[in-house]
Amino acid sequence: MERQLFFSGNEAIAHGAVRAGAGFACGYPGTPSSEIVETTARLKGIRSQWCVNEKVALETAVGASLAGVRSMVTMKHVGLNVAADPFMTLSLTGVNAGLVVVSADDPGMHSSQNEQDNRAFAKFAKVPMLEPADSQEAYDFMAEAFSLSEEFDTPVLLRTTTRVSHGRGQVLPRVPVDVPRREYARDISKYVMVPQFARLRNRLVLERLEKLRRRAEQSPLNVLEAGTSDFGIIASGVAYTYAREAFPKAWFLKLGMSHPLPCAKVVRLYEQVSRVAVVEELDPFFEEQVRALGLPVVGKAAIPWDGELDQEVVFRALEPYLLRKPPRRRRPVLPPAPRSTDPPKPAPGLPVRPPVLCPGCSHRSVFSALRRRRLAPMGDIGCYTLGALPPLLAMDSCLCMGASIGMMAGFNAALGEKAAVGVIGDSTFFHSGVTPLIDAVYNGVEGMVVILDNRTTAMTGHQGHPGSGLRPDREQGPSVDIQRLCEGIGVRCVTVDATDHAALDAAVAEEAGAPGLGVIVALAPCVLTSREKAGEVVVDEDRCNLCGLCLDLGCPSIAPGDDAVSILETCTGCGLCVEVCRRGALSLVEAGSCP
Ligand SMILES: Cc1ncc(C[n+]2csc(CCOP(=O)(O)OP(=O)(O)O)c2C)c(N)n1
Repeated sequence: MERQLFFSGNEAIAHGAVRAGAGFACGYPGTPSSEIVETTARLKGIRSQWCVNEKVALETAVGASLAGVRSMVTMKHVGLNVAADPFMTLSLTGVNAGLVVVSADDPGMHSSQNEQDNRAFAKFAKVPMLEPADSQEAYDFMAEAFSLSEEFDTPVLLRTTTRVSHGRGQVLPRVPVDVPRREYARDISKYVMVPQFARLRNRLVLERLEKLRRRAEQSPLNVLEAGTSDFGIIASGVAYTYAREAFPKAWFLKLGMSHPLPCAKVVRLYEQVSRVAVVEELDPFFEEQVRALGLPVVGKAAIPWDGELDQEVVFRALEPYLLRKPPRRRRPVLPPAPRSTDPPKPAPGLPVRPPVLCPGCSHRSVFSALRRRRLAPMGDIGCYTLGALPPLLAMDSCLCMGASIGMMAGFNAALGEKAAVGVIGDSTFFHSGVTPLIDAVYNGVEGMVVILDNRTTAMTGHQGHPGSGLRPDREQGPSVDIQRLCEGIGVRCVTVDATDHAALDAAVAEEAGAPGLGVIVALAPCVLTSREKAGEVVVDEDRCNLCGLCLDLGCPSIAPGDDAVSILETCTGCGLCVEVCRRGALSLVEAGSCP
């Protein structure tokens, strides 16, 4: 006889993840989700960690997925609000190795501050959603979730509710899935979500949604179950179990892959029966979509919107409706495939002006130093995101504000080495970089973080932040010292003058080779707030052979000429081009000594 296990839904998810080849699991505790990571932590072959919050947990899991390891992140429903910023953009970037986001919802608020229906998040982010109804499905669906994630290049939302997560049932174990680690390949148009790439990825998301809809039509997880009555019921998750017990003779459309809705299967149910009801806890998620097809349906007119259902509630609510005279049939109207707008075209006659870092921007020196090391730079949002674009190509990812450090941590934790570096601006660090740094300390992650401290929120117009202490009325308040803050949480930290290129380079080299976790604060005020010229760069045309090393810095003040580069008037004299020139063709005449 085959060995049977007896698992709660959460235990089944954990075992199912390991069986599906997941090598990384993280999350933030919250009922009814907590036992998933507690269980993976007891299993072999998977690294498990608690993160400081759900946003950091998701970003960490993204880092592990990028490193090529199948990853799972778990949270309670309200946790997805906290993780919504990375979640929404992750839909655009997609994944490397499969990534499953488990949201455990709590209808009836057994231990929650609200009972939001997180199925809405699947629609909101345009990602596929799976809803197991019992422990066996919770176990089996994990393998399907990971393979959907990789096949469609998308995170997959696996949504449970308290009864599925905490209910226990028999589970038949299956043969483990053998998944080799995926190689990481830098791909800035996929992982760096600046507008020009995000617009392209958005079109792919719409195409993916249509492909997923077709998959949902064929998926064995969406089953049309024949009955002997003349009415049918559409349901998913534990609501299906209640409805099955309440109406054993009904036809059923049981949805295991519940987003996108398999509309043709819905229509097929209507062809078999004269009346259809939707049984769902909380919001009329399926009901509204069925109505949008132009089909009559009984749902929330009879069934409560709030709290948990049970077979008794479902039976009492639906009995009078299902025994009424059949409503008049209407022809269904299937939804059209999503269309996208054409990509914007530049106005004719106008020169194309791609965004660039300003001349003299200190972020450029950091990227120049990082480029020399074999590290994957996990980036963030700010002016410095431009460092991802040619010719610098010095940042591999940009997901959302504060994602860099968590992604770096997940990447390094999954590989067990210091393979990635986090690059983050000062304002972004205060926004949401402190928590993942605390997280990296707690989880003993090896890594390096460079904080680009230009003393301002440059990208959005030089607003103040806790580091500068400057308030909107230009009053000076107290300022928070980044180095002391880092040291206070137990991180090795040095502050380096970012205009001192040699010192910066040395600090990066030292930190890259050091064990453990370290932070470099690259400090230099934004050039737009301190417009003084440090000097003039002079070109020796006889020595310049147009090798391109200085042009590779992407500085708009350096222009290629016929025989040599020329320096434009906008040059601030930062001297980085002088540093990189190997032929001594560029020299800096300091401001004081200018004629
Ligand atoms: C959640 C969120 N809030 C606000 C923004 C707008 N925003 C983008 S980058 C940024 C801060 C950039 O400042 P900093 O990190 O100091 O980098 P800098 O531009 O100065 O180089 C802000 C506020 C955003 N993209 N996402």
